[in-house]
Amino acid sequence: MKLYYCDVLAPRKVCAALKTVLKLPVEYVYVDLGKGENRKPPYKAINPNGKVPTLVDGERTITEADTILCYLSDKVGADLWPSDKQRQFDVMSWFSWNAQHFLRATGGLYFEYVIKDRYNLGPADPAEVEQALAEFRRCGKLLDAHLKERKWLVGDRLSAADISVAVTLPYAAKAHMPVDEFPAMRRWHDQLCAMDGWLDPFPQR
Ligand SMILES: N[C@@H](CCC(=O)N[C@@H](CS)C(=O)NCC(=O)O)C(=O)O
Repeated sequence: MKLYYCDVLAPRKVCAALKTVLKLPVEYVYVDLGKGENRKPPYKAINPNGKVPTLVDGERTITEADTILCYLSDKVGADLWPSDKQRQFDVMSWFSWNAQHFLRATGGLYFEYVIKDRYNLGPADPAEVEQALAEFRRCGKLLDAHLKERKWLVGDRLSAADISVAVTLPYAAKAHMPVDEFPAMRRWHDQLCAMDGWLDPFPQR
């Protein structure tokens, strides 16, 4: 299996799942976004959307990080993608909530403070930051209320939902995310940080 990745957010979900839980032998292929390799024909032949990550498993090509998480979990019979349907629906709800709401906030702050700095794109835009912070706090209340009585997002076990929703939180300090205002979110992310590989998910290059 080949995983086309770069050391940025969406591939981080897959790399973190592989390093913390799945531990599958995967050939990592670095796609240099800074050089635009993801927009060149050889990569677009694999992923026409021109985004990372992409997983190639024999004849099968899978795009979208959340789907790759489920595919790999299913492949080894791990519980990141739960076997029972009710929990699957819950995982899918969190994927969708993250993509449509929480990631807009966390991804916005990550872009303004981490990506702009990394690729010399200028300073953070105060208006974008303000909007992202307001959305972070709105989503943070919901997440914190959900996690107050639970160890993990779905059922009583770690799932792909936790990995997907929490993927930006290792950047919380640099991206000025007010995680400390939400004690249950903080505790939940501390549980992930205690897992080997969560804070250091990318392969050596
Ligand atoms: N929905 C996709 C999003 C993938 C995505 O946006 N990847 C970003 C990196 S986090 C990317 O490839 N950016 C390169 C570009 O837009 O040129 C997924 O979850 O896999």
